[in-house]
Amino acid sequence: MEASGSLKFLQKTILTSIFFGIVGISVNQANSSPPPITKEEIKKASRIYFDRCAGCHGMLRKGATGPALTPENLKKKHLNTEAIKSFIYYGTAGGMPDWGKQGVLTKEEINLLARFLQHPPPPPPLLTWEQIKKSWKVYIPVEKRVKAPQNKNWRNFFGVILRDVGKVAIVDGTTKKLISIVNTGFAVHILRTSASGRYMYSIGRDGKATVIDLWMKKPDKVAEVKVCYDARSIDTSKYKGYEDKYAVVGCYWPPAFVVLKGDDLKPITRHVTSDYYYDTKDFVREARVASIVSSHYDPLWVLNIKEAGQVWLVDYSKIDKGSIKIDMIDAERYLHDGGWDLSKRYFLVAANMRNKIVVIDTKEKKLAAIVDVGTKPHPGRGANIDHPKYGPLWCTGHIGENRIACIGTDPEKHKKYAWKVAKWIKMPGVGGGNLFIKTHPKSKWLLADRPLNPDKDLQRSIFVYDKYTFKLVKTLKIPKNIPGRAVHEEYSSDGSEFWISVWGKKDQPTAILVYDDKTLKLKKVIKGDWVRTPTGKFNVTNTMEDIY
Ligand code: DHE
Repeated sequence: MEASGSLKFLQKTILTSIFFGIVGISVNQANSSPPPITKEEIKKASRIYFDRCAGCHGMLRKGATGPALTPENLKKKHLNTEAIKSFIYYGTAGGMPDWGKQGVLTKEEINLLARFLQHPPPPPPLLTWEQIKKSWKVYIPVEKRVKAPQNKNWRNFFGVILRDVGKVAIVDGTTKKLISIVNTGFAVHILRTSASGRYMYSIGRDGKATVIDLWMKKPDKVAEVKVCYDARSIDTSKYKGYEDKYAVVGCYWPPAFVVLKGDDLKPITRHVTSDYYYDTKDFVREARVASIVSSHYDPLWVLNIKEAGQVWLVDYSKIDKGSIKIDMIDAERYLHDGGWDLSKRYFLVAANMRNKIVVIDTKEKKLAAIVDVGTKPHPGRGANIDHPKYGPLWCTGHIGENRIACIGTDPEKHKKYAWKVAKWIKMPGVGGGNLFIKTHPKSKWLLADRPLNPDKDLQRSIFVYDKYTFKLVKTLKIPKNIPGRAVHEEYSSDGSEFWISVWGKKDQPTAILVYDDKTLKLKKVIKGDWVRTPTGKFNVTNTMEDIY
């Protein structure tokens, strides 16, 4: 949620007044004492806040991707119940979703949230190690698992997140047939694979990690554990000698990272990430773990400590001996998502409230650069291009504006372009709303979605750019009869096709669109009653080898 200029704000308040049938609300009438709310209502509002708001504004409401929502901050900005309702209903151009307009939250829920936010946040619970251990379940012990892959196409399987139904679909990328549906828990966020590709891991917003064995005839979960109340990231040990050995979960709440045994998720250790802001040196309790990547060249995880603005390089080689070494690198706030450059030496991550991309040199274990980009960069894992003029480029889109920034990543042979935006790509239409971009080494294209743009037409489009000339080649549109927004692109393992999710509401099935990469023609619409709220898709080979 973002405070905008007073005119925009007034327009919104008037619009809200019309929507809620309320007349005569004035900005200056911000409440001096918070509006009444019952204990029951606080319970209900806490749940809604957790599901829809905590990701951006924080459990303690101190702000991160979105501004602080403490009662003091709202008062300081003269935001009363009606004004808050307006923000929640209409969203903002800065990237806050229009929860009311989209029909995700009802008028009553918005009213409840607006009142709730004017009261101090209830203290979020902590999770004991004992509770974590108790939640650990092994469905198929390692020694009882199959000894060889039961499907010949398994390296081209796609894990598809069915977000709002708490499931992951495993689809054969070669035949496009649904292989299995796995119950994984609440609002799965991402999937990652082990170094061998055999195991696929999911992490849910409820902090539950699940491991799926892709070698089974019908892949299913073989173990699960709940390591936090809220989480967004998981990765595995990919360095030689440690393949499939560990998994690591990045928690939003309680702020921590938790190391698990790779094949059965047995909890091994946990480290709190509450820390000091890298710049002010003030304590920040809610310093959450955002993205994680795993090095292919060292026994190293790169953890991004969102609020603190620090990148932690965690050496996992001595975990068995009860020791963990962490290099903490001061970077920028607030760290969110990112990915490897083409060489996989440099890791690039968005500091989304400061409009920067942070570059970490994982070989030298130091900050390599901080690059100015556009408003609210959101790379996903980014897109890597080997360009004849600029050399290797890593690109990011933006939530807050309609440009893609491609940064040079070769400080040796292409020094002139290194660690600066070598090429800006303008996207059509007004506003940003891009969440994910993607390419594949075998493809000529750079793909970009716009699901957060307020324009319905842009929400349903995928923009295809020539990755060498940077020209817009085609705009792909979701077929009219399929409701929802186009989100997240993923390639097949040979790069010959790419898949797009149509993200709708959970009460109505949508589809996954499969495009031929050469002709850009829609070659298959994957449909079925099971295709509900598909979001991220993860091809086994591309995820295992970090190809994007
Ligand atoms: Fe994500 C990646 C956090 C909203 C779909 N998202 C990530 C990562 C983080 C993150 C930290 C990087 C993980 C990694 O690489 O280790 N996402 C958050 C939020 O905090 C936020 C803004 C709000 C929230 O409450 O969760 C948020 N994300 C969304 C969505 O609304 C999306 C579109 C649908 C959903 O699941 O809610 C969404 N996020 C994704 C996907 C990825 C992701 C598909 C992985 C991209 C990839 O290609 O790897």
